[in-house]
Amino acid sequence: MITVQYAARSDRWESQEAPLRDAFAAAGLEVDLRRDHAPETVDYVIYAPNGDLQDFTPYTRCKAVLSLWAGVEKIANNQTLTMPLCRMVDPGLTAGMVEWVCGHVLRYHLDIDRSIHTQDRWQPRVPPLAEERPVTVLGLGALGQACANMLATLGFPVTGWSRSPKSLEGISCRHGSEGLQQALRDAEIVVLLLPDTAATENTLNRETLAMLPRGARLINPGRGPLIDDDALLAALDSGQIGHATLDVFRIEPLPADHPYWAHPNVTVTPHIAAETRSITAARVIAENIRRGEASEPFLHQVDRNLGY
Ligand code: NDP
Ligand code: OXD
Repeated sequence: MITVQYAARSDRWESQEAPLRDAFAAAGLEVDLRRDHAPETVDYVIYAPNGDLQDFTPYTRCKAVLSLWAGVEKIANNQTLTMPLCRMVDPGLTAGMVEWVCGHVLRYHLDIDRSIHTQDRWQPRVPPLAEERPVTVLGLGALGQACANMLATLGFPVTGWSRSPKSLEGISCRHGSEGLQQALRDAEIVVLLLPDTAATENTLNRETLAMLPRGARLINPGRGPLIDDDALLAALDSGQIGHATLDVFRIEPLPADHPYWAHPNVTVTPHIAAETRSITAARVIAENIRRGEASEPFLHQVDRNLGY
């Protein structure tokens, strides 16, 4: 019997327990899934950063910690974590992110706000075609690639930026610090899908925001620290950035007195761009436990040195 501790928030247990049990059964795994195993008896921990578990020291025989979240910045530097850490790459979460990103890109591209706010006038203004609107996606991982591919399918000329070099059909790929300027200089819409690491903090700052064409729009479903907030507010006020849609923040919930709430050129969404979906995510967890038991390499293992 494999012992699995569910250490994510207890209010998610209700929606996740049955899908996990089904996925374990479908994978042929005999699992004792509980929330109250003695730590020293646990083979795998299912983790979420908003749960209570912080100290992994008592989990002496644990073979892996399996995160239900894609972003692992709250656990990647945890010194008590000595076992492999796997992040979530879930087809359901990815589909949600693609829908959310494409929806917000199309809001900007089609100037949907103008239609909503000019209901009293007949003032035709035809938007350009997608092929005339360069979009850049910062981060070409599981989520960035899926969004870049869908945006390219819609017709946008898409540039992507990553740490290591990539070659992706239909996407102009740039990498490294020298590639960032090339990725930004023509971008009318920028989507941030980078992880929060020491190397990505303030990727968009005063200097890099100034590389964008005037009036560029930003969409950040990545993490708050990717953007220097003061630099963004200054760029919004000067018109260098035309509008920003922000889903993630350095402090969440976003404090009531934060200037983003009241800024006329900012849309705040409350960290809802994409959520782990119970059924598809349970299959990923089960597959990783199957791999662990078969001594096969885990899927989506975090590189603790890189922090993602
Ligand atoms: P991945 O780890 O699959 O991809 C990360 C991408 O970022 C990779 O392309 C990586 O480059 C690139 N990258 C990392 N560091 C750097 C750097 N220093 N310079 C340039 N590029 C860099 O992550 P996912 O796509 O799965 O997720 C991205 C982020 O989305 C998550 O970390 C999380 O913060 C956020 N997220 C937000 C959600 C929401 O609801 N708002 C939901 C889920 C995730 P390379 O390919 O070379 O390694
Ligand atoms: C995640 C998130 O990282 O929801 O999964 O932000």
